[in-house]
Amino acid sequence: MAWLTALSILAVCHTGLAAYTKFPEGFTFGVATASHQIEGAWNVSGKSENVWDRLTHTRPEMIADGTNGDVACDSYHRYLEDVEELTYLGVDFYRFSLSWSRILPTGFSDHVNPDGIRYYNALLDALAEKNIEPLVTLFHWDLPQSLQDLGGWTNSKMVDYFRDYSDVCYREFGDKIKSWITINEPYEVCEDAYGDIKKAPALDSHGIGNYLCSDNLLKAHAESYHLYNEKYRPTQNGTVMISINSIWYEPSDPENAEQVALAETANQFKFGWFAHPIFTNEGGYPEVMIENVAKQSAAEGFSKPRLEQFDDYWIQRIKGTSDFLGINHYATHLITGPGVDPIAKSPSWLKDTGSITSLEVGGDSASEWLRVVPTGFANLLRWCKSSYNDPPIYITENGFSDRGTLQDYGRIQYYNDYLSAILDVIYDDGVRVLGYTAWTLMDNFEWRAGFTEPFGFYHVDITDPDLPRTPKLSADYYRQLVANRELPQDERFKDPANKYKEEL
Ligand code: GBH
Repeated sequence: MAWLTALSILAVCHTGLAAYTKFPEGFTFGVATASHQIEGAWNVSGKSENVWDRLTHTRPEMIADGTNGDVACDSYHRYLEDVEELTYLGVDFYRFSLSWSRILPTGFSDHVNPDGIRYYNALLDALAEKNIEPLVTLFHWDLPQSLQDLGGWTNSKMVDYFRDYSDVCYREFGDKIKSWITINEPYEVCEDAYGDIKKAPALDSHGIGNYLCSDNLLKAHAESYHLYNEKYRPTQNGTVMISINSIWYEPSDPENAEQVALAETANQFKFGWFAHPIFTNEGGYPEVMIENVAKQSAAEGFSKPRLEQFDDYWIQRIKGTSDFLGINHYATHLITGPGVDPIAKSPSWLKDTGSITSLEVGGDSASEWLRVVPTGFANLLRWCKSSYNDPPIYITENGFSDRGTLQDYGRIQYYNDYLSAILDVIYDDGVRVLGYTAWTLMDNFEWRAGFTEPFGFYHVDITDPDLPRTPKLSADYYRQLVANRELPQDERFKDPANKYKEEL
């Protein structure tokens, strides 16, 4: 690795380009999906209703194109096609998620659905045959509706329910799965789904439900980790991590000390909300969150703070419960000043941050929120190294949405620039990034955006009952990258006339 690093630096000096191209030895590449976004088969073979089935069926107007995940990419029936695509890309690993309501239709562990177990075993066997390692997420947002009816993540019993569900999955699949992710993007679960209407169940309990959720979700994650550690790790020898998403915040004026401080606060509220309790020495929620929420709550007339620090037992119990830091990253936003953001509800997480945010930064994608700023990714990674004791990191998602072209130069450019940012921090700053996961294998059900913001390497024609999958140019880009462990320099991956920008 030292040898490669030296070589890479030499190449820089030689060409005069301030860019590394070669990945260190042992660095791994994968691609990700999630059960509800691809499986379909929403009510067959014993699967019960989840919160996304409920939202899309009862409130279709909340989905951009009125679609749902009833069929999606039909991966429940077409998983062998998925494996073919993965084989073409040549990836080291495939990140996918398990559908809780397919495995435990009641939500509880009293009844394990044999067809659900069979399905995932068949997928795992097909992957093993192609030497593709599974990286498996236990929970990627598709909560059984039966548990939501009891309050979902706002119910403290979820700690037990999630541990029971984890227990079944570790027991049934632990011989084949050596890398686990407990929960995908806790911020999105708590803030978007309970504190807002951006994700199902769209509870909109702003400033209240979001914080109930984080208390329970962090405990549930920790219990799942300890369960694996004590009961399964001795014989199964796998690893367990959590994947935290970050919109990275930067000050709009880097010379403005107040904005710099506010951006740090915003990053603590966003990433630190879930990373600080797990990855710092002191543990617990970030001090600034506890202070800000206490201050706001008092001013708003609450009898006590809407978010309180964990007690000592839970601070210790949650600390250190992730073998790697899993980072999902897409975008950077700006902090423009102190105050109450015009879009903030009261009370709310956004109001609690005490800052005003802006999207006026970076390049476009098909998603309004996805502002393209590769240097923001490098800054996030350096910040993670210094804030969390230099943890070993896996990038568990990163990707780009466009309007569905097969000549997807915008996506290629995005991957190239974001991967280049990773190389910079690996070689220049010693950030320990060990692997990279592109989002996503194929165009799929993009939650409230339906099928209007595709992220895939493969186009999926959802108007054709056969759901044909066609590789985009970026599939070849990624294939070449993975084969050579080096950023492709091939001319055919360069946008001849910056055409993609016109389409956005
Ligand atoms: C990830 O979330 C998810 O893990 C994955 O399932 C998803 O398909 C992928 O990204 C692409 O979006 O309501 O307009 O304010 C990424 C983080 C944060 C992106 C919340 C969308 C809300 C958009 N997400 N954000 S909006």
